[in-house]
Amino acid sequence: MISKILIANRGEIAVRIIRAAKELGIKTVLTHSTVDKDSLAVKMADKSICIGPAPSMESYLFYQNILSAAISVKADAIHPGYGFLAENPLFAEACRALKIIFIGPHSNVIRKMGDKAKAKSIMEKFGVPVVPGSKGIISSINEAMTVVEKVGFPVIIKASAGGGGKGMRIVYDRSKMENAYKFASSEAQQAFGDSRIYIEKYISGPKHIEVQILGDKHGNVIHLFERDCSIQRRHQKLLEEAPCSSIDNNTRKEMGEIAVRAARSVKYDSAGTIEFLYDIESKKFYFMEMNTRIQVEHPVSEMITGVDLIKYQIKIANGEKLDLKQEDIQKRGYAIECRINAEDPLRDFSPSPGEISQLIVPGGPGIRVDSGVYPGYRIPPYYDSMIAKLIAWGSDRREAIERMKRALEEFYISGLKTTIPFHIGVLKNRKFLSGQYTTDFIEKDFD
Ligand code: MV4
Repeated sequence: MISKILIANRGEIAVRIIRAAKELGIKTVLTHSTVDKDSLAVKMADKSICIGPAPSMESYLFYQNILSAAISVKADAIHPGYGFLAENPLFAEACRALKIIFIGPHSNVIRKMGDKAKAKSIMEKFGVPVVPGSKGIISSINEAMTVVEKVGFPVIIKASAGGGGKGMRIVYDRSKMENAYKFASSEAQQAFGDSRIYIEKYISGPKHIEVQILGDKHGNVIHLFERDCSIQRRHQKLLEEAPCSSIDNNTRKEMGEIAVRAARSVKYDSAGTIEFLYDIESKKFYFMEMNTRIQVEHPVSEMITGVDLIKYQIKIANGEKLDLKQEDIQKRGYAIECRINAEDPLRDFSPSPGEISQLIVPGGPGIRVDSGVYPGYRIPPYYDSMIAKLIAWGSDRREAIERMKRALEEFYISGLKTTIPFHIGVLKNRKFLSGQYTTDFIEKDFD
């Protein structure tokens, strides 16, 4: 039985995990860096342990200290949140060796899905649609050319160790191929210490749609519908919504079933996400990657299904059987999440750290705020710039949008620049309102 969780993360997700643990009657211990000593999560956790300075040692990534802390407080489990240690199979294995429950999937799955070319091959073998391209890793320019001959230009070269957009290169014609191939592999080597690349047909102007799934250690897998995550800038998502308003119910059903099949094929045993590229014209969707962690945007799925994903993640890690069947998961209404970052949207989203001198947090019907800040809190410059997630639920998409607009206007954060004005702009944009926006929305449809 899990009775004490060590939380190896910071900010709003640490707060979110503390809340779930409290409701389950589980004690929490938070590890934190010196610059996070005044954080909201530190105040809320039952206990906190400082594990080192922020910038030089990358405290949260230096996992020996986290494991030592877990042993010394006798924690039964570690929740890694997202980022940091969530998708490091070595960390999950180290936890197991110490008989500490890693709150996430088995390390084997983390490793398999972390290798993006391998993940694609596994999915293809199990009948999950994938983007046409190379069968696994490409190891010479000749091999690359053979793939291009088969699928035609444009193609995209991706790092197998990458994901989330890092180390990708789009190629439009033959003459650029050799250079792009060399560039992509050396970039992958630099960024990930792994030069392996694979090639796919480039789908232009797709939607990024992802399906939330839950699997347990007894072979049960369900999906919790999809999220549209197409509003992003430089591979940073800014706004997400659930469900996707521009797919029909047949496509939705098929995508959900395929996502369940994908998760089953690797015996997935936690909360996870299957990412798809969706082509609006052909209505076809293709498996892209699987994320083996809880994601920033999980609240929109919680809001339309009423399922507390973090609680289930903990219960599953504890070995409990999923007490939900697919038929129990009904979607109700629409939810939108806006990421409120300490960034200046008028200055190319440059970071705007500093002290929050005054803070008025929105509320009222259908509004949820997941945040790690309070008035007088100083945003440290060392970590990512997200300071709050504002989530609005409505019985239809129109109501969710109107509530979000009203809540963004209620939100008052003084002392620094935030992405609030950007979001108000998005919510008034015609393309956004149509629901037909794609991943090139910010570049093409928004000013
Ligand atoms: C693609 C693609 C088009 N065709 N793959 C970006 C993140 C990484 N997970 C994969 N990405 C893409 N892969 C093929 N074959 C377009 C993107 C892409 C993208 C995907 C989702 C959300 C935003 C994006 C922005 C630019 C490119």
